[in-house]
Amino acid sequence: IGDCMRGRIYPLEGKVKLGGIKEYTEKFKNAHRIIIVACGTSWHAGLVGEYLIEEYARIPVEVEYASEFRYRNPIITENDIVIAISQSGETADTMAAIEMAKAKGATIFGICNVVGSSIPRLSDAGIYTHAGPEIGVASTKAFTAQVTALTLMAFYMAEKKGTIAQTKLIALLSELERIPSLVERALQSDGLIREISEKFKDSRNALFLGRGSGFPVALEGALKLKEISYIHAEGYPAAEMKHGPIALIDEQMPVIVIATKNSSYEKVISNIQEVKARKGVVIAIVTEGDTEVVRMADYSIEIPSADEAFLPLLATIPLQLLSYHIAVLRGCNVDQPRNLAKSVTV
Ligand code: F1P
Repeated sequence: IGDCMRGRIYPLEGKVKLGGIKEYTEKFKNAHRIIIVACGTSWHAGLVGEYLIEEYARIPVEVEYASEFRYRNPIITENDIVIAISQSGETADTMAAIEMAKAKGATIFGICNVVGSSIPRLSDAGIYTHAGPEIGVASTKAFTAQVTALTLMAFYMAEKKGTIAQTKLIALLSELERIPSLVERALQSDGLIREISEKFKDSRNALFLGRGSGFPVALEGALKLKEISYIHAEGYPAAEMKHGPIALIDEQMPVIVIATKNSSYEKVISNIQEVKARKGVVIAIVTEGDTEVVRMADYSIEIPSADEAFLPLLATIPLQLLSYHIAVLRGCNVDQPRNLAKSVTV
């Protein structure tokens, strides 16, 4: 990713080259709008990208399901940049979406994992995430790699547009270097998460709540649980709960809440109170050292403290582990979930 950000060209089997963001700096700086198209987990990464790019670079972002976008008649201009995110680089809906956007004059930027796949070939420039092969069908490390790429892009664009103070940028970049060790620390909750999974392996439903960039993380947590354990799960913005899903909450309903110490902390606490008042069972993802949420929640899983920009990278880890352990305890094949294809090419 670092090389891509510096604009290094990646030769693809000697046939196609994918330039990095550097050559497209002016395009990004002057873009009227960024449209992110993707499917499934990659779409959730796109939503994280929306929060980060709008927050730091102040460029308007829309995130569209490629499978829907391709069949409507969206307004796209030459001043738009379409970012296509895909682990496999072969998803038919995402390919069709970018072909349509390209025909309308947009610049296409791919974020893909598989080197030499079709989407990079259709793109004007892009980033390879180099996460290594996804052994299982459900995306896991590809998601965190996509989020890392989008985080770096948001910082890069912010710097070029002058929408971030140099001191803040330097602080973020030095914290970014600590992320691998913070991820290691987050992984240490594995044993605890397995114990929690024992209690919920027979659940029929689950609700995932988050605010800000914790919301796409909640969506991804719910999708992982659905994909590999076949438990019905919904992800919601925590504040949206009172507009409907609250009706589902009872003592049978595990509610997984991203309740880390960031700008939404106080509001999330009141969401947890609403769940507890209806006898819901709360599994909270909290910042190390938290006591307030820990006191209210039935179960708490700690992640290390970091700037809010890195919340999606760290909060995703316990949710992936939770789905994994629940699926294994239910006897599901986590690598090859039923009905799910590694790349959906039709
Ligand atoms: C998109 C996706 C994956 C999902 C499954 C089906 O793939 O929805 O997120 O886990 O493999 O396809 P991609 O475009 O990111 O390769």
